[in-house]
Amino acid sequence: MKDWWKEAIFYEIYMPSFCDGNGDGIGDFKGIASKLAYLKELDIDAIWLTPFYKSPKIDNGYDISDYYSIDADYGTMYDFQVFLDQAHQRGIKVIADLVLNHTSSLHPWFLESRESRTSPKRDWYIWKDKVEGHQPNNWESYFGGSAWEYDEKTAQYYYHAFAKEQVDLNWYNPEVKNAMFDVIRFWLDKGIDGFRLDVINFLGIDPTLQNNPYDEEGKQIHLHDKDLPIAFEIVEELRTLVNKYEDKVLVGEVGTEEFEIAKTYAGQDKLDLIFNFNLGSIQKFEVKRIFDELKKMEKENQGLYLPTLFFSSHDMPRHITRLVDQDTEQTRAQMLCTLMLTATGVPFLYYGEEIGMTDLYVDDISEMRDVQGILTYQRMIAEGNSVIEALEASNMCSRDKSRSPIQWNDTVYAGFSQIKPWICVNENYTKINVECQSREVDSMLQYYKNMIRIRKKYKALYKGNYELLDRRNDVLFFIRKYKEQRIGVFFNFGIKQDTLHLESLSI
Ligand SMILES: [Ca+2]
Ligand SMILES: [Ca+2]
Repeated sequence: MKDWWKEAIFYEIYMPSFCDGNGDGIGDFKGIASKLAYLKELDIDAIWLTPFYKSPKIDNGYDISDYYSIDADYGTMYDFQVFLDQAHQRGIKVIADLVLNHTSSLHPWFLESRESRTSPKRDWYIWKDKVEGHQPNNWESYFGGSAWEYDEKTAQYYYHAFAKEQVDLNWYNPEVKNAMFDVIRFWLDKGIDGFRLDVINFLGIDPTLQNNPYDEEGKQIHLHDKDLPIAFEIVEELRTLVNKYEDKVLVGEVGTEEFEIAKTYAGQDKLDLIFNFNLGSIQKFEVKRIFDELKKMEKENQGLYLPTLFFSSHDMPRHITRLVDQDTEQTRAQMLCTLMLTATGVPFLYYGEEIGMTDLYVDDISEMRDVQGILTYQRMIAEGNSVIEALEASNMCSRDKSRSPIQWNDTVYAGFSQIKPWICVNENYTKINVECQSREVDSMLQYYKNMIRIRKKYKALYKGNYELLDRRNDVLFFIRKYKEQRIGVFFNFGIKQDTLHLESLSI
């Protein structure tokens, strides 16, 4: 079906944490393939896989050292192909996460680049001289500290927007572009249904290297190191390339919470979908805020392109922990599920949310896996804080929270693996797991299944436009219309019963 993604429900799988098929404690393709029946029964339409390419995993696979190989932890190219074919046989599409902004510092391109100033690959990365004995400018890495790393061998700095082991490519160099476009063709030829493009707005930096300004709290504003015209140019070229294939989708991760910037990457000649962090990553639950963001997306998109609907991902805390408090636990979580599956947009569910999985906290730094958490811990200790303080700060910013193994059942390691997994299993697995929720009629899992069924039953819920989108105090509501079909969805997020008279609504 053309534009299949417009009606699809996506499901993000964090590769190492879904199912271990060979008993080494790490999720893999064999494991995921064995759970396709579960995903089919849940009735999602497409899977987004986090990076599965060969990687030293400084940043859990977002540091790729070979774009043409499957990382041994996840299996072989054969395992990948078997998984992909089996997913397709069940009518499930698969999109791959692709990191174009940077490679691993162990990628052969970078190894060659750092060899000498005259290396043929030197200009594939961003190398700069010292300026008055210091870094070329004040740019900060998103993982903390300077974005410039000094390399003794050739006495120059290289640029990295994230960890120093994730080296930014020089997208002004056409050879880089051609090499990456070859990668894209390779995976499309294998049958992948599209890509989720990591930090796509980070391609290219301001060549004049102006310093970034700071906000009132002294936090750096990333003004000159992203959203450069070149990023838009590359996105358009990517579109042209992908359009040579049928029915492929491009989803962009645009690293910004400003919807006005993010939306400029979406459109007919650009990306099909972009992640709406303005709604997806809200820090606390607020009906007005949710309504305002929905309204903004409706207004700005003008029916031209669809927003994405999600509240969790591998980069943010799970929304059950973030947005739902004890008192309203089941109800609010179910209402957020309903919102994602009935509002205008394309839902992206995150593995485990369908059973209400909660954040993982580690009680010892040796259990911490996320580079962001580890770097924070080291910095806190270096600054003279106690182990307890450092651990707390590191737990706060760690992305491990949402990356623990999915809880299949109440056996040891939650049925994820036979041995101790690469990351701790959340200790609530005996209560929160797929197996017990499959038996209970009023479980979160059954609620998700029901909502997915309802969404698929009514075209107004996956094809309709808003006839109305409004709010009265804690009650958010909308009516979606497709041809003769009209469906109204009303969310009372308050604690009191409320009455709304349909006649009073302006329709
Ligand atoms: Ca494994
Ligand atoms: Ca970049």
